[in-house]
Amino acid sequence: MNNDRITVTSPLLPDLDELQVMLKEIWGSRWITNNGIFHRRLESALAEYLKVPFISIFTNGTLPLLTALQALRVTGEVITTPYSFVATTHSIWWNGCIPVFVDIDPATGNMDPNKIEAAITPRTSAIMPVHVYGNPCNTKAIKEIADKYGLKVIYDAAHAFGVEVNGESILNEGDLSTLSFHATKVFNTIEGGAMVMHDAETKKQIDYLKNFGFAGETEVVGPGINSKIDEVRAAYGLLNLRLVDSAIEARNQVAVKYRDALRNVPGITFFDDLPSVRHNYSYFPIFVDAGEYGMTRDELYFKMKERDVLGRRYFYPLISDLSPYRNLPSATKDNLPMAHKMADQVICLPLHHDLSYEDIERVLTIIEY
Ligand code: T4K
Repeated sequence: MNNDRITVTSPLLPDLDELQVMLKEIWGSRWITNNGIFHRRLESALAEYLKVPFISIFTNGTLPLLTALQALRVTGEVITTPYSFVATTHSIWWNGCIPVFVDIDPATGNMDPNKIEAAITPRTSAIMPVHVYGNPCNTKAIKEIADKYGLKVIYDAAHAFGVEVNGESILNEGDLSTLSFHATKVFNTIEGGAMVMHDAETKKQIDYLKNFGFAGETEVVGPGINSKIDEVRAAYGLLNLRLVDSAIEARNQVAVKYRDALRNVPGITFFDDLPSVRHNYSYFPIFVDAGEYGMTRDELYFKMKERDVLGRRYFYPLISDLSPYRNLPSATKDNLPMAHKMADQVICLPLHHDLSYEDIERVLTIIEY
C-alpha cells in the first residue's frame, strides 16, 4: 500500500482485463441476473473449493441468515452470541424470534457450549453460533446439546470462508451455514453471501425462497424474498476465487510477523493457530490488558488512529449492549462476563493480502512503543 492510511482490511480485487472479458460475455448474452451462467458457474466453483455438497449464493451475507431461519421454520427463542456483528442478532429479530445471549469461551471468542443448556426453555427452537474471526466453534458439543433438545443449528460462518478442521470444511456443520462475501471479507463479490446445505432438496427450497418463492413461472411455494446475486458480481467472484489461496497465504505471513513481534509485549495477547485447523486469517484481534500493558485498549486504539493506523474494535460494543437488544433478560452484564471482557480489550489489527513490510512495521512500532 502506498497511501498513508493503513486500514483494517482492503478488498481483494480481480484483474480488470480478465473481468472485462467476462463482462463482454455477459453483455453479449443479455442475461444479467436470475440464475444465469456465471451464477451457476460460481456456485459449482465454490462448492468444489469449499468442499461442501451444496451451496446457494446470495446478494449479501445477512439475507442467508434471514432465509435460513425462515426455511427451518424457527420460532420462539434462538440462543446466540453477543460477540458478533449485529447482523447475526438482527436476523433472529427480523424472523419474529427472541435472541437469547449466552457467554463466550475466551479461548476462541465463540459461544461457550457449557453455557447453552442453562439458556434453553420450552420456547427455544434453535441455536445460532458464530465462528468468530474464523475460529471454529466447538461443533461437536453444540450438536450434542441440539440433538438432546431437538434444536436446529444455524452457523453464522460469515468469517469462516475456507476454514477446515482435520481437512473437513467447517461449513458442513449444523443444519445450515451462512457466509458473507462482503468487500471486507477474505473472499468477496463486492456484496454477496451464501448458504451451505446438506442435500439437493434443501438447496431447491432455498433457491426458491431467494427468488420470491417461485418454483416455475406461476407457482409460489413459500413466502420468499429477493436475494439473488447478479451475473456481474458472480463473474467477479469467479475471478477472485482464483486469487483467494494466495491472499490467505499473504494474510498468514502478516499474522506470523505480528505474532513474532507481539509475543513478548506484556499485556498484549492474541490467538495462536489451533491444531488441525486450516485458518483463513480473516482478522487479527489483539487483547489489551490495561494493567499490564500500561495503556487502555481505547488509548491504544486512538493512538493508532492518530497515526493513521485504522484498526477496528470488532466486536465492541457487544450486540447485547446495543439499543434494540439491551433490555432483553439475557443481555445483562452478569450473564456475559467473558464477552464483556473481550469486547473491552479487543482491537483487530490491519490484516489483508496487500499489507507491505513497512505497513506491518508501522503498526507494530505503535504497539511496541
Ligand atoms: N455475520 C457476521 C459475523 C458478520 O461479520 C457480517 C458482516 C454479517 C453476518 C453480515 O454480512 P453482510 O451482509 O455484510 O455480507 C463491515 C462489513 O460491512 C460487514 O460485512 C462485516 N460483517 C463487518 C464485520 O464489517 P464496517 O461498518 O466495519 O465496514 P467499513 O465500511 O467501516 O469497512 C471497514 C474497512 O474496510 C474500511 O476502513 C476500509 C476497508 N474497506 C471497506 C470497504 C467497504 C475498503 O478498503 N473498501 C471497501 O469497499 O462493517
